[in-house]
Amino acid sequence: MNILDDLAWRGAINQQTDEEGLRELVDKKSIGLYCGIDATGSSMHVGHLIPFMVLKRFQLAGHKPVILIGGATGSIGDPSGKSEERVLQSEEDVLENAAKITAQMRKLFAAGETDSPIRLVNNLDWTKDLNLLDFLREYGKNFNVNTMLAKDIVANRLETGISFTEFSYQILQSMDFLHLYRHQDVQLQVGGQDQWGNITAGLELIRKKEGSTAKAFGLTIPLMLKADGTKFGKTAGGAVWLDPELTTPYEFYQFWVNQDDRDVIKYLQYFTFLSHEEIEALAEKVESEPHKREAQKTLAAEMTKFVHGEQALRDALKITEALFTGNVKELTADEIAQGFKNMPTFEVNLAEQELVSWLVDIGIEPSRRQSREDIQNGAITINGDKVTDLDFVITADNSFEERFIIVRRGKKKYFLVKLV
Ligand code: 545
Repeated sequence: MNILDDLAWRGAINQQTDEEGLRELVDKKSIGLYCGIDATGSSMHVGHLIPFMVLKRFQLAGHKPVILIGGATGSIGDPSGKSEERVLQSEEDVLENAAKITAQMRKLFAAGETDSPIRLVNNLDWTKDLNLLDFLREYGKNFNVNTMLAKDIVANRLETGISFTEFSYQILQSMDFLHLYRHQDVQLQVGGQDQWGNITAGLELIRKKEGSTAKAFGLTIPLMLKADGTKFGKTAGGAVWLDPELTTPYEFYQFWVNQDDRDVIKYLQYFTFLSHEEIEALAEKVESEPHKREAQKTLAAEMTKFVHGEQALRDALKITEALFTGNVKELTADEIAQGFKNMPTFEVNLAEQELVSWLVDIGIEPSRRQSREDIQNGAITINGDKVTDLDFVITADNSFEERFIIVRRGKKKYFLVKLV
């Protein structure tokens, strides 16, 4: 199947600058294409992944993607979709972010592939030594301020104001497209819907500099929406990051496994490399046996494996199972740290103490009376074992690796006690 038909089937095409032309080109030969990401943060989140999955699909179809890290553009900040002027990042922060994003990209898209790994470039390389007069004469002269003002990105900011610096952003991104067109054989730029203005600006620059016969194209991907109208990629705890220090692999797995039936097939199409047949079979299961949540489990497994690897997926499944059954005994302290990251947590300095008063002291029980009642009724478990003995004394021996004690009250309410 043609790559563009596959993308259309996945719902991954928003706008194209020349649909016929691009189709003809990709059918004829292997093309170079790129998508950029700015070094304005230290990690990608799940939303940023989408265009890069599209690059990967092009690669699997025999094309040659380039991932551009915006070391230069990241030091300015894209005004697209931002209602206010940004605060400039320090040069140090930009460099550090660029290094982190590069490492993330390399791990996801360029590792372990020997014959033709995805190329990574940084636009700082061809921007940092450009002098001001050359910039104005070579590039600035090709940009019409009226056209620039009419782009949504800028037009939306005219009320609140936009600095010359952010106004110039589209020139920088256009210079990249031209540079990659000339030196890396790139003929297509891909991006989210918000990138349309920057991408078309680049195409105009290429035509002006290379002549009207130059063949270059733009393709954008629709903004990801959720059936319930809330923003994709956000949970109560904030964004879902790819950095395991920010979002643990277990939390990452949970994010995907908790997706709504109305969204899950769309996400399988967008994010996974499963075939159309496999996805259609899962769509049928959502209809016929939604309670089994097979589509969600498959999505969560595919994504966790892709981003964090096989071992992280196995750990996430083990933690999920332990929390579901209440059988937490087999967990390691590290797994507990992941699985209980968002549960109510107490830090205590434990010597040894009667369980009845300990539960009150740390705040799990409101009173000794309630504490005794819950223990007698079998409502309290310590590390997965029910404790009904009112004389039970708790010590560090009851902990996982002298780090954690897991208390459960009732069927579902977990607390994590950290020993300090
Ligand atoms: C810079 C130079 C180029 C080409 C592209 C760029 C970046 C582009 C941009 N992209 C967004 C971005 O977000 C910050 C990430 C922080 C870690 O701003 N001007 O860099 C997002 N992009 C992915 C998608 C996007 C876009 O990385 O295109 O639409 C989000 O889905 O907002 O020569």
